[in-house]
Amino acid sequence: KLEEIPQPKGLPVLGHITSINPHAPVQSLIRLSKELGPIFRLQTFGRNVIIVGNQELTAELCDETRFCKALHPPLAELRTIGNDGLFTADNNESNWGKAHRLLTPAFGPLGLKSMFSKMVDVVDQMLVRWERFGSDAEIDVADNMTRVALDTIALCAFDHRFNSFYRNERHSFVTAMEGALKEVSRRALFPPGASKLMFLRNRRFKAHTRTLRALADDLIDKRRLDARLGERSDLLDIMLTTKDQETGEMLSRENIGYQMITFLIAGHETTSGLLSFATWLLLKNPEELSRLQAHVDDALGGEPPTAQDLGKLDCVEQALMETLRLWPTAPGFAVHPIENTTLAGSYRLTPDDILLILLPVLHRDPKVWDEPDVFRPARFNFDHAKEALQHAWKPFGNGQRACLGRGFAMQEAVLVMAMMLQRFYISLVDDSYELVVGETLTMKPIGLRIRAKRRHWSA
Ligand code: MNH
Repeated sequence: KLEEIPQPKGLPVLGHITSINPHAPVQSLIRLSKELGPIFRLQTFGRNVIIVGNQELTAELCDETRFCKALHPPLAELRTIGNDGLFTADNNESNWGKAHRLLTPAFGPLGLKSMFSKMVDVVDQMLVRWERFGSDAEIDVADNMTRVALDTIALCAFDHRFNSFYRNERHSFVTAMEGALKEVSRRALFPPGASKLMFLRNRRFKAHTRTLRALADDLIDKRRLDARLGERSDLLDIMLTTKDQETGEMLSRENIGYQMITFLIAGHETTSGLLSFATWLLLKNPEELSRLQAHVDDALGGEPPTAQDLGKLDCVEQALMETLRLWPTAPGFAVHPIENTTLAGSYRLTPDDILLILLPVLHRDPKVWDEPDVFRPARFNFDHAKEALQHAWKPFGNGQRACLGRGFAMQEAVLVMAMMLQRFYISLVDDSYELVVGETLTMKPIGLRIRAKRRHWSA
């Protein structure tokens, strides 16, 4: 029988805006879901989103014959920066299909293998720095992981070195990106168009956007004039020299710029959050930490990792998957019905409805996960029972609009964790540190600091 979707008690005009802390919207939604259950409706200034957080409903929403990707308010705002780049493109925009076909092989097994040594190069820079500063130095985890992830995506995708570990201040690109992302998530909470009236903020936002665009343009110009254009076969080469088979067309220069900014944004905030949360969860679970360290020693001996070693580091991968379950750094994705439909036999939906799958809640669905709040990487040892997790773990989204960089992110994250544990004993600077989760569009631990003491292995 038909039912109304529950909603919080709201004030007229403002809607439910008072339920949401603008600095921590996702954490507000998690709290609301504890009150209101696995599905509820939220209205803020004329925007209307249905929040969903259990396996049963998610399984239905992941049926691509009935639902497809929606640009929920923050993503719609992100279009100012990403436009019709892969992440913010609408399903029917022609540049989505073109770029998707062109870039999918580059993120496949062969493409990833060709990026392996560049990834090791960047991780090594971070660890050498840790070693030089010594075991007393305090390491801000999120800051270091952001540097490693940004340098990795830029080197692998565009053969550009940010050299973040050779400078103390953050790169101006990072400041611009973080400023822009913050503004984007703030705007999503204001009435549509209201942000146009905030002149100062707008000016700063425009400046940030220009900084992002300028870097992309600069890299494109340099590469076009490069005598070795086409020889490197990194993402930039592929975009500048390959025709899409289906349309026979190349990507426009403008669109290539949007893809580059998309990769830099999508490719570094999320991965850096994953690495930071993984470090935090291992420190809070010392048995898992020493088990993992022993496993890495077994897999690598004292040698630098090679591409062949990746298959042996499955325990590291499981720890990362479990981290993404508890702290999915991209905390949600949204869909809308293709036609009028009824969800779970009870809730009437139209194509205008936007449904946000709230991953931190889905990933702790008590019907699926035994002791959902406990960090237990062995859950992802799939010798049995993989099917039970269908649509209960979706940190990379769903279907054809799922994350294109999933393999890239996992390869990079496995390398960072394995090389870090191989070389260092890590410990908290402050044993009483309590997790503080910061939100831009993604989530990451704030103020988490560690010390790293060099290990010595015989080799
Ligand atoms: Mn990624 C889409 C999560 C790393 C490039 N990514 C998505 C989506 C999620 C996601 C969720 C789907 C969003 C939606 O449906 O609206 N991504 C992650 C996570 C990590 C990550 C949790 C790391 C951990 N992503 C990366 C990396 C890259 C990347 C690294 C690039 C190098 N992601 C993308 C692109 C898309 C995407 C491109 C859009 C794909 C499409 O719609 O065609």
